[in-house]
Amino acid sequence: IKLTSSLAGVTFANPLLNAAGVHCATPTELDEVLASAAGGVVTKSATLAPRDGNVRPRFQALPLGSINSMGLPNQGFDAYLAYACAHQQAATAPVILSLAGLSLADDLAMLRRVQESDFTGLVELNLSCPNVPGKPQVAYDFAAVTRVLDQAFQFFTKRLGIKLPPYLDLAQFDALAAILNRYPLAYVNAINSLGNGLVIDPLTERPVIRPKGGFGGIGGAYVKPTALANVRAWRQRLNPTIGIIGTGGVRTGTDVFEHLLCGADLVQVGTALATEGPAIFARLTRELTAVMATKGYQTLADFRGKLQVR
Ligand code: RRO
Repeated sequence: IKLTSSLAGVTFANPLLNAAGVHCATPTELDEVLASAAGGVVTKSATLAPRDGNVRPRFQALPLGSINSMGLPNQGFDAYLAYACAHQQAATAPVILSLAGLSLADDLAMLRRVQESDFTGLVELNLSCPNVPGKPQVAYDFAAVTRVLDQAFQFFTKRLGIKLPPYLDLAQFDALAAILNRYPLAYVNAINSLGNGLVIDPLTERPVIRPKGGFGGIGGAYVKPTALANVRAWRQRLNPTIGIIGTGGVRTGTDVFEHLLCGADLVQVGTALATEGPAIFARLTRELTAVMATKGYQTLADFRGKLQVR
C-alpha cells in the first residue's frame, strides 16, 4: 500500500500534516512534526512582527473538540521563512509556509519577501483567522478576497494556496468558486476553525476561554461534517489544477479516509494533534493503511474524490 500524495507538484510521503497553528509555532515543535510520521509540516501563521497573542486561557480541549482564541501568537515572518528555507533541501518532508497579515498591505509585504527569497515550496495565505479582535475573517468578504488575490498574483509566481473558513450555504461556494477559478491557485485548504463559538462552564457560569468574552474558533468532532462538506463542495466546483487540503475533525484513520473520499489531496490534523501530540501521525498512517487494506485499495488515487452518491 502506498500513501504518497502530491499537491501542486510537491510530493508528500503520506497525506498527513499538522493544521496550521497546532504544534508549529517554534523550531522545536516544527522539528518534532518533521521527526514524526507526518508527511509534511505547516508553520504557524506568521505576521510581519512577532506577537504574544491573546490573554490566557485561550485554548480548551473539550470532549468533542476544542475552542481557541489564540490571537495569532507567532515568532514573526522572518523566523518562519528562515525555517522553511533551511528545511527545503532536507530529504525529510515538505514545509508549507503559512502567512496571516493583519492587513492587505501586510499580506502583500510578506508575499513580496517570499517571492524575493530562496523558498520554492508551498505558501498558504490564511484568509480565515477568527480570533484577532477587530479583524473580520477576510474570506467571508468576497470583495476582499478578490482584492488580495488580484494584487498578489500581480507579482507572486511561486505556489500559493489559501486557507478558507467554513461556508454553510451552497450559494457561497458557487460565488466564491467563480472568483477563485480566475487565479492560478495551488490549492485551497478547508476548513479553518468554525469561528466565534461559545463554550460555557455551567459550574462557574463563565466561558472556558478568556479572550473576546469567550468567543473562539471551534475544531474537532464538532466540525467534521462541515469540513467534509466544504472539501466536497470545493472539489465539485474548483478547477482540477487547484488542489485541496482537507482539515477538520480528523482523529482516526477513518476520518482521514473520509476527507480523501471527498476529494482532499492532503489532510491536516488540528485538535487531535494538540491533544495527542505528534505520535498521532504514526497511528493515523497505520489506521489509514488498515482501512485501505480492508477495502483492497493500493493507492490514494484508487478512492480519492470517489464518494458514492445515490
Ligand atoms: O491564532 C489564532 O487564534 C487562530 C488562527 Br491565526 C486561525 O487561523 N485559526 C484559529 O482557529 N486560531
